[in-house]
Amino acid sequence: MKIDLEARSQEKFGRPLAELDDTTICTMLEDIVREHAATMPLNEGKRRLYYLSAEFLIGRLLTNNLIELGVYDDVKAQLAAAGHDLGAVEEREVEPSLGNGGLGRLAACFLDSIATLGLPGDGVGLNYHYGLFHQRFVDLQQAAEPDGWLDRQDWLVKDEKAYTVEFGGFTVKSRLYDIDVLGYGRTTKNRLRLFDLESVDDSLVPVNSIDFDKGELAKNLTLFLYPDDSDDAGRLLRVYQEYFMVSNAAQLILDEAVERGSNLHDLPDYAVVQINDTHPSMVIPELVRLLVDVHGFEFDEAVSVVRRMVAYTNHTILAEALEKWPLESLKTVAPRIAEIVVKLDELERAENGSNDAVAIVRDGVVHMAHMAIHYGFSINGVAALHTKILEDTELHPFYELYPEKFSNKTNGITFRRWIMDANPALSGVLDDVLGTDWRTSCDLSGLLAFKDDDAVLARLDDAKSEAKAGMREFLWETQGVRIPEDAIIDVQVKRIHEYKRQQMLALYIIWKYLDIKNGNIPARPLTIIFGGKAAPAYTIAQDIIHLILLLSRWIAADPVVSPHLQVVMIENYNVSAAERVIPAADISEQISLASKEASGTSNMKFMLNGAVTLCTLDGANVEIADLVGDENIYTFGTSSKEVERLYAEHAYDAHAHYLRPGVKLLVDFIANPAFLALGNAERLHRLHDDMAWKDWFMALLDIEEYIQKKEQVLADYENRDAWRKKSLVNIAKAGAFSSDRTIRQYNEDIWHL
Ligand code: Z15
Repeated sequence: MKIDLEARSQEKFGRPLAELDDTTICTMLEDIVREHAATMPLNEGKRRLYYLSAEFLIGRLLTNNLIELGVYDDVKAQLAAAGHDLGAVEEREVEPSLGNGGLGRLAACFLDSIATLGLPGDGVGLNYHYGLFHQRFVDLQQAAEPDGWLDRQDWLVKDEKAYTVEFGGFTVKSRLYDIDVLGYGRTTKNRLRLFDLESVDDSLVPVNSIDFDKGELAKNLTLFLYPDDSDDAGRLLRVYQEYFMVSNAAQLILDEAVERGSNLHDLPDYAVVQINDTHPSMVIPELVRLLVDVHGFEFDEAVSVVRRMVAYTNHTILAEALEKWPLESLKTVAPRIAEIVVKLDELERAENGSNDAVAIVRDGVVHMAHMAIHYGFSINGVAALHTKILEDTELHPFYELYPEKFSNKTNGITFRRWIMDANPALSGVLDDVLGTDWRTSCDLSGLLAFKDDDAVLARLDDAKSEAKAGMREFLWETQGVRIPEDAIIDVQVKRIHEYKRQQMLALYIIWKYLDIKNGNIPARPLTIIFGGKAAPAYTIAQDIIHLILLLSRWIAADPVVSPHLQVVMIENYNVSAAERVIPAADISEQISLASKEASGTSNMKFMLNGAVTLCTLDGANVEIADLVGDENIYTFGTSSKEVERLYAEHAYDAHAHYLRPGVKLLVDFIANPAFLALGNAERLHRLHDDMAWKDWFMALLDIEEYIQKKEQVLADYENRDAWRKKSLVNIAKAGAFSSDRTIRQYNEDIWHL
């Protein structure tokens, strides 16, 4: 692809490139990429993958697409010659935030890898008019503002496909929009296909709890993304959204299969559907419905076709995230789907001897995951430990029924975005040391040979400094905070959730604050950076944000402590912020209660960018620890087995742990009189009491070992030479977590494209 920006500028605006502003240049570049992508052919293949997901957290696309097309450096140079900075231009793009967190970002990384491997596979989801809310901090608390991204976006292309979706009592017309998905160095493409209503009433402000009447509902199905992560809002509107998504998806799948020559009886030869968590699981009864009601299949044959084409990924063991809909809700939303679900339940009971433990419908409640496991041909977890827990405990009765359906697919991250795009300094060093093959192979193991090479270690260190400088600039410009140049950067960025235990890091901060007050002055400044949004309805998570913001302000105002300890909570943490912060980190905080984080994916991004992990043996941390070896990671905390035992036997006594003197001091600090005066007393009391009496995710069980480990990490950081080696080993081993690897495994074991 050849780009001549000067010519384009003259042609479009009758002005030289030098005179355009950054926003105009940004749109111009987006137009160029979009127009070029439109001419690229689709990846072909008889069998096509449909990756169904309620969320695709794609982030900004311009830089990514310029890299995929191999024109990034050229564009940068042309802009520089005209006095422009591509970095500043990139900042003008609005980020499509069509996801909450890990699950949505995983889907985006997967699309990138599917396209890069040249596999025929599209993402299918919803075109939310308001993405995840924009987070602001007001009075040391989270405020949520609508994120109306649509009127400023430049990537969506209207597709000619449009369908009708019938709900109980009303019918809507849909409209499909596509975003082209390019692969690295590829001349063919895939698409992200986002369904929308033909017309949406944007005048309504998105809120989480509108009791729409049917008329309003029909106009607002795609108005907003539910702001819940690893949690289930349990709202009727969500069921409407899900059915709208899967009905459109199912119609699209049948349509395209027929276009490619299917007679529908052979549909599994033409299409495979991966359902990302249970949110799209109603695609199962919907496909059955279409085959029976529209295409005249017998029920049994329809079921047998669907059984061979749907696969399910489980992303959590948290009970509150496993969708269970009242059958009455399904009857209201889509009566025919409710009917089919009941038939699927009866069929399953007949086949498996009516075991309530694995039933689809039980006490008037539909268990979506159960339906996906019975009627899908594959179920996978997202990290080795997570899959083991599914097989051994959470889904054990299903594992006994269908051991052959179960497999593990450890998550991965796309190297295009998370190193090539986010960390050009480190990428450049790797090019010089290893050659550029790693950019396609994602194999960085060659780096191990340089473990004792001073020059290479120094260059990696320089790259880290450059990334830190970029982050400091970003935090200054967007958050108005200054970070000491020599500070250790310690980062926990992810959704705010009790099981992820941001509150435990807050307790460490309190401990460190008191320790410095006691005269123990650290060798160098420590900057602890948080970022993350909390679901607006999740009260304790809001309280945790409040505590962090309060600590941040309190410490900044303390002349004794502030030169040594700094707490930063990034406002509106999103994909773009992640790209600035992760490359700069020294320490990666992955401190969830063992067994609760299915995989985690930021852990992989930090490792790839040379951070050393401080973690519990949870999710994919276990695999990171196995790869890098004991001397290159810091692990602590109660094991997942022991945690499971404590829950099973109701044996965790939070209050007993609270009463230990060293612990009580820290927890009580949350509600000290100065804090109560400065902050929101209700929030602080609630958080204090929750930790002192409930502590459902056992922060007080692990806090002392955590403090010890952290102090050891900080001491070890001072042995600069040893630390650089740890960092190098982490980068060298990160190839295992390329999402290209993950997607190859999905394809070899499940999709067979
Ligand atoms: C979500 O982001 C995840 C799981 C869920 O069930 C929902 Cl609803 C949202 C996350 C997991 O918490 C995280 O551990 C995992 O890495 C990610 O999905 C991708 O698999």
